[in-house]
Amino acid sequence: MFSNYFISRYIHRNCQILIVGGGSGGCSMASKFAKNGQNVIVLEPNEMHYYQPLFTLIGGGMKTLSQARRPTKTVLPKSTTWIKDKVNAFNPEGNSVTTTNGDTINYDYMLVAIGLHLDYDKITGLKEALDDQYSSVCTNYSSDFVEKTYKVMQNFKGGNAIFTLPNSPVKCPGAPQKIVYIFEDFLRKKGLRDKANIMYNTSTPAIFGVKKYANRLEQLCRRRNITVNLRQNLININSSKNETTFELLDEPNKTITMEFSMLHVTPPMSPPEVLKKSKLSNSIGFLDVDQFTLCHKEYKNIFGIGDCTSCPTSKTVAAVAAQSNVIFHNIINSINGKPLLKKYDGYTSCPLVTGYNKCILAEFDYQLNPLETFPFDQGNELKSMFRLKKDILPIIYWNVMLKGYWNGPESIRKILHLGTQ
Ligand code: FAD
Ligand code: UQ1
Repeated sequence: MFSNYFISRYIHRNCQILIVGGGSGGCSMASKFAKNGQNVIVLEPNEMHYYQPLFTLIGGGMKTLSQARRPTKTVLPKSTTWIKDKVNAFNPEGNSVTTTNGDTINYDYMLVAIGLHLDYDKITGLKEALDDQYSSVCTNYSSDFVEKTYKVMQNFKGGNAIFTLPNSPVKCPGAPQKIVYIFEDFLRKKGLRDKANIMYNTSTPAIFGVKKYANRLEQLCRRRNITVNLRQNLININSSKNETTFELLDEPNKTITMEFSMLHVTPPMSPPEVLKKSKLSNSIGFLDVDQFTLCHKEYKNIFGIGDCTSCPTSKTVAAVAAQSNVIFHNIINSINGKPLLKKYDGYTSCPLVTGYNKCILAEFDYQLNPLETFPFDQGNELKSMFRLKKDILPIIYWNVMLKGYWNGPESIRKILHLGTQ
């Protein structure tokens, strides 16, 4: 009787498809499977769903946080079961997971979509500086802090304005520099541009991974007097002294300390701990999937989507959209005992906002070859691409992608290029 009480406290559930994580990837996939009549459980701890691509525009004062969020229950399809909890352990041999509440969920297929974790603690003094509302340290990378960026921008009177990109994989690797260009444009409009020394300090060996866009961005930085310091990695912030220290990645044991009047930090990121410690991850903690089929390399009833996967592409919603179609067809084929025929080509896209009405729309594949949707040169700064980013993509996201109907712009590209790309 006594032991029965303890046993029955924990719930056991079964489903055909378990989706772990209800962010961009999890929600889109839940909708695709729900429309197709699959029995789906979504495990997601957060009450609110965020459209993170808007964070850059919130940081620049062009959108509000309330425009970037909706209650999770309103973005998940009605026929799926939402469990408001986190996965605590994966048990791939037993086809089950346990949650932090101690419940067990058994599945036939599992899709892992738990995104990336922000590792604030890898930079000494970062979290304290962000929490301090009077400091001039900010980040667009979290819903907790993104509204602070515009306040810091408005309070800027002059001096060093430093923007960073860490020595780890990050989501939307273009976002750390979009805010540099927005800030530079902001100062120009305010008549303060000559008071600022703007620096982009990045751990990467080049300003961008794709040659075509890197060339355009280098020209832009030269033209707008933005200093780009390559292979510099932020390690320490002394917020009371407004000082920050970088390690020089190509000169072992060498550091450089700089004063700042504004510091925009992109925190280091890594997959959530629960994935890193599981049997599902590769040597650096990402879900170990085949980069083309998106099926786990060892467990054939497990698939992955988005930021938490080992796919060697830039981690974006645009990539998630392209992956979603591949995963849907491959899981359905697998259920029907057929081979996994759909292959993901690494498509990703980065709308490099370069000011208050301009954007370079980078699109490329695994080979880092441009794969542009429109029949004009997207390497130019264009107003039309800014409108797309600011006004059209949010509509597509909430009304088409989260409803399971957006597979990225591939079909539009094929029509506009008359099937040649
Ligand atoms: P997420 O959407 O982050 O969702 C992960 C979900 O997993 C979360 O809801 C989380 O609560 C949940 N979770 C975590 N741990 C657990 C657990 N243990 N159990 C259960 N659930 C868990 N992309 C673009 O395409 N274009 C852009 O312009 C762009 N700009 C960006 C700008 C910024 C500042 C940022 C931060 C991101 C930007 N992105 C952009 C990237 C984009 O937001 C992500 O790539 C995308 O959201 C990835 O989707 P996901 O489903 O993999 O992860
Ligand atoms: C995209 O499909 C997408 O997902 C909805 C994004 O995330 C917000 C993007 O930023 C971009 C650029 C695309 C690509 C879409 C087109 C029309 C080029």
